[in-house]
Amino acid sequence: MNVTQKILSEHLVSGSLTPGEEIAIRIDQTLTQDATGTMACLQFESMGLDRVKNELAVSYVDHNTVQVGFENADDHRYLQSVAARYGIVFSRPGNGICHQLHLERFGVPGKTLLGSDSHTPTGGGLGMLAIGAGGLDVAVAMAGGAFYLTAPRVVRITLKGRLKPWVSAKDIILKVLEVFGTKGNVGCVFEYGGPGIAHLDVPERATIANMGAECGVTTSVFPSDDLTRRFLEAQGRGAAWREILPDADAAYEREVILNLADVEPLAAAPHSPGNVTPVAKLEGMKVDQVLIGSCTNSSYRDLKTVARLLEGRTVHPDVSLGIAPGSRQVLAMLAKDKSLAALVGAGARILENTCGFCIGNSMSPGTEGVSLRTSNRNFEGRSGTPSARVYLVSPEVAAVAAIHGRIRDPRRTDLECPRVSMPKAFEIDDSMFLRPSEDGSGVKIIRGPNIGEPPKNHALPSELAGVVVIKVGDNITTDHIMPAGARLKYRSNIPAYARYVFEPVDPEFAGRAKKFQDEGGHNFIVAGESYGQGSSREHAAICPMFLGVKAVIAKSFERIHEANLVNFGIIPLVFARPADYDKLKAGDRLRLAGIRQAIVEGKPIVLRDETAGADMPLKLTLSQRQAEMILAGGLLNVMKTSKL
Ligand code: MIC
Ligand code: SF4
Repeated sequence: MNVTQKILSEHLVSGSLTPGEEIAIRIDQTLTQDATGTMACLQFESMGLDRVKNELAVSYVDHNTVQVGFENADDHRYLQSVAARYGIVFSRPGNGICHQLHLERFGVPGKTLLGSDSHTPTGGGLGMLAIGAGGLDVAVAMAGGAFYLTAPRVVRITLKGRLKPWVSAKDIILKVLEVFGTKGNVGCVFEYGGPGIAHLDVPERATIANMGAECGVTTSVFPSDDLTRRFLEAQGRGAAWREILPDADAAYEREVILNLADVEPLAAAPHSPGNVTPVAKLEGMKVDQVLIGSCTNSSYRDLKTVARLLEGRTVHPDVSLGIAPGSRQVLAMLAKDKSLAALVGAGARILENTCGFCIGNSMSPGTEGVSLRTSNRNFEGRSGTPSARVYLVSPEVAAVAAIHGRIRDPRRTDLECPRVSMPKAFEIDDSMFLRPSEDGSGVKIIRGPNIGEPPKNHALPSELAGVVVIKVGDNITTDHIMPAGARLKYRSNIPAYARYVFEPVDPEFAGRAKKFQDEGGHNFIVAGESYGQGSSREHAAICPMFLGVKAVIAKSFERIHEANLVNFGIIPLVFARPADYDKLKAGDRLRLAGIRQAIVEGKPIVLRDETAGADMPLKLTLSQRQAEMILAGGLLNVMKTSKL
């Protein structure tokens, strides 16, 4: 067996590991963050349990920490009280980014981790099977329920050789993105192996596993080996280590070999992480902003490397440089070894150790600004400035650009390449994790006015009839559907947040959808390839549901978003003839006659385009469990009538 199969089979609750089949697995650990966590906690509360039932549940506050207005602070208070009430570890705002912290303090090789954030696979760097999902799926896991997924196709990525100076883990994952792209990898796990991994410490592996999310895979995983043991020992958690290696005859669906010595400094150009190009080709481009941090590149190794480069130098006068450490541990260690002084001395703006700029809630670049970032997503407008051009790069490339004011291939500069290795012991201070007491029954949950109820949906009617409220193209991300940034503070208040559905694409969408809904129609969305890329935010399903969207008809869907649609009773339909996509337009009247019966009986589904007077065959692939959810109008409705 390979590593993926080993961990899956130890956790298998139902199904078999035949790729493509639906399986259910037991979840050991869960993580939530504040932007998705309030909904997850509201949903958990609605299940009526006294205590979380999984081994470890951690609630992090790292996304909405800007606190303009009362909303974010109210959310934090709510989350803290829910954690104390139900037995969840609470990570206070300022403690750090969920994925970095989980890796440092809680991750355990061989365990399963389900997180309400798409970068949960960061834990794969530690030999965990760590998967991102919608908040409702995580709430179910906290309640002791299984997680359902498609048994993956396991792709082995064999790393050979050794990285050359100035090339680092970020370049490896950008290379992987160049090879695999951001779509077409649904249902795969990337499993890393080969002699090259012996030169990659856990934080570097975590960078690679983290950004596998941009390929759309279920997760990425590294074996748990001697370097994993060393990392855990350095975190004072050596006892959590166990070895997990693939068997010598382990089978994979496919193998891709990457010689690390051939990898060069790379960048993802606007506006997709899959738009990979050599840094050498961008040489000389003027840079306005450099931001270093995010769950991809904010480890001690990364920031110390940056500090070594900036030490004794001053940031270029045309560049605004911001640095957000991944955790208090990283920040404390930078302070202790004087790296922080070097960064401050160079003129860096030290940002809070949170998601911050990465989610676009601060540090937006100026008009048409070029921003170099070490984060993982450069979708159009995500930075908060629609006209900005964001390039994703390694910390090394970012720091060199901050010095020169232009993109430079670091290999062509006269700078010396710093070599920073993982420390033997990390600074440990868990005082910002609040552990729940044994009995939380007396804890009062604090709800500010921004905390709403999760909205309810109705069972699927016998037929759906309405209009195409919007037609969008390929690669629509959840940032297009449900913008974050300045709108983030409405995450706990669906009626308020729903006003911004599709805001970056069509600000009139919400008003139009509401009008059709009030007239008694059912709303349809028509989309191209890879609909719902990016974030796990289930708001991209809940808010459209709130506005009467009953079905999305697309050429293809991304995994987490498709699961979220089903969880909230929206039907994810696929064009059986992709060319039919071209025939539909916004405003067309559509009818799915007998849709309920067709789902019950597993019959073919035909869409009637009443405007054109044409029929279109559609595909719907649902397991029995998913069909029940669609018929009931979502998972919460199913749970009311059945046990977990
Ligand atoms: C992201 O990077 O897009 C986020 C913000 O972390 C999201 C979660 C969210 O929308 O709250 C994710 O990756 O799932
Ligand atoms: Fe936070 Fe950015 Fe990581 Fe998402 S990708 S968890 S916003 S740091």
